[in-house]
Amino acid sequence: MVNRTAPSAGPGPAASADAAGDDGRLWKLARDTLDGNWAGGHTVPSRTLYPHQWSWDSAFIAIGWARVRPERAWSELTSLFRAQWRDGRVPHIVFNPAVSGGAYFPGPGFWSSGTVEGTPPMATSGLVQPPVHALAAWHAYRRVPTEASRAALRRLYPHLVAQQRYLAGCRDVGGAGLASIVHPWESGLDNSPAWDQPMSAVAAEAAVMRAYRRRDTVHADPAHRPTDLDYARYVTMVTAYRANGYRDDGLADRHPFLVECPLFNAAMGASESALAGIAGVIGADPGPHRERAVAITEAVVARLYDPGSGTFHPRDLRTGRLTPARTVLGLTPLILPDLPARQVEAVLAEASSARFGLAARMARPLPSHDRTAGDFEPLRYWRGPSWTNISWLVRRGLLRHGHDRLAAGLRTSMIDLVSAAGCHEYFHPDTGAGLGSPAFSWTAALLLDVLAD
Ligand code: 2M8
Repeated sequence: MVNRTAPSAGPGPAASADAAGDDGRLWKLARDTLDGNWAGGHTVPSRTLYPHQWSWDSAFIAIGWARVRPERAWSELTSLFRAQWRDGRVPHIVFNPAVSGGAYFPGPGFWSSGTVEGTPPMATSGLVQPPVHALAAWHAYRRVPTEASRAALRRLYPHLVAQQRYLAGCRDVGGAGLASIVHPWESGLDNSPAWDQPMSAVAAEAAVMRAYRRRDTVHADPAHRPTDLDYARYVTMVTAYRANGYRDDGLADRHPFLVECPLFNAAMGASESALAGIAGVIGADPGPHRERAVAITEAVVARLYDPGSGTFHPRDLRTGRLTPARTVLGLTPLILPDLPARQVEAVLAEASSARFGLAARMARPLPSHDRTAGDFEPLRYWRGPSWTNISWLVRRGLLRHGHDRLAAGLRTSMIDLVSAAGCHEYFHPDTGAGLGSPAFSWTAALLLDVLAD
C-alpha cells in the first residue's frame, strides 16, 4: 500500500510522486468499474448482487460520473426520477425489465407496484432511501457548471421539491417536522445495530424465509450479510406496508416499525440547503428552502441529539425513546450546514473517540458501528465494516464545518482502502480487506470525487 501523507492544510493532491502514480491507477480502476456497471441510462450498484437501479446509490454514482462523464451524471438522476410516484416518493429500487425477475430478492413480483394508484409504468419498490439526491445534484453541478448542467438542474428541480414534500408531509408521523422511515431498508444501513431494538418488536420467525429464496447469499458470504431472521422481519414489514397500498395515512396506528433516523433527516435538511443553491441558479426562490433547512436542523437537534451520550440516535416512535446503540449514523448530522457549534463539537468528540477513531492520520478506517461495543461485527455488512459513502458524507460535513485536517485524514483512509483492496462494497474495519461485491459503483464514484478534490 502506498504510504500517504495527509496534507497539513486541507485536502489536496497526494504528497509523494508514488502516491500521484497510484492515483492514476486508482482513477482508471474507478472509472472502469463505473463503465462496467453502466447499464445504459443508469448504473447498477453491482452486476451480481444488485442488478437494478437503487435510489441513493444513483445519487452517489452521479457525483462520480460528474468527474468523468457529466452527461451520465444527469442521465443517472433523470432516469431515477422518471420512476417517481405521483405522491412524490422516489422508490428505492427501479427494476430493469431486461433483467430476470428472479435475479434479486425481493423482485418486482413481490412489490407489485403496478397494482397501486399513482405509480409509474415501470416496476419499482414501494420504499424510499435517504434523500441525498438534491445534495448530489448540487455537488455535481458545482463541479461542471455548464449550460447543459443548468438545464438538467432546471428539469430535476420540481422532482426534487416533490420528493422533499412527500417526506416532510406524508412521512411526518411524529408531527415534529422530521420524516419517519417505515423499514430499515429505507435507512440504507439495513442491519445496523441501530435497528435491533425497533426490529425486535416486529413479530417474525426465520422460518418465514422458507417461502422465499434469498439471492444475496448466492453472491456474498452469508456471514457478511443480514441473517434469515432479519430477512423474515424485512419481508413482514413490506407485507404490512404493501397490504395498505403503501399508503402513509394511519401509519401510527398500524405499522410495526416507525423510526426517525439521524442520517435520513440530516440528508433531508442538507438537501433543502442544496435546493436553496439550486433555486438560486435556476431563478427560483431560495428563501423557503433556507427556512426549511433551518427548521429541519432544529428538529434533528431537538429530537435526535442525546446530551447524555453526546451523539445523535434514531428515535423509535413505537416507544418514544432514542435507540441506545452508538452507530456511525450519529456522526452524519455533520452534513447539516447550520448544525450548532455545540453539536458539531460533540460529534467531533464522538468521531475522534476510540469508538470511531477519526484522526488526521487514521490508524484504521471509519467503522459503521462503535468498535468498543459488544455487538461490533467486523465482517457483517452495516454492523462494523467501513463504507465509502458514509466516509464521504462525514468528510463533506467536516469540510463544511472547517475541520480540514480531519477531512484530509478521512480522505487518505478512503483512498488507501481502495488502493489495497479495490472498489469493494465494504471493507474490514481492522484489516481493510475487501468485502461484499468486488466492483461496487458508489465506492468507485466517490473515490473519483475525492481523488479529484
Ligand atoms: C443494500 O440494500 C439492499 C436492499 O435495499 C440489499 O441488501 O439487498 C444496502 O447497502 C443499501 O444501502 C444499498 O442502497 C443497496 C444497493 O447497493 O444494498
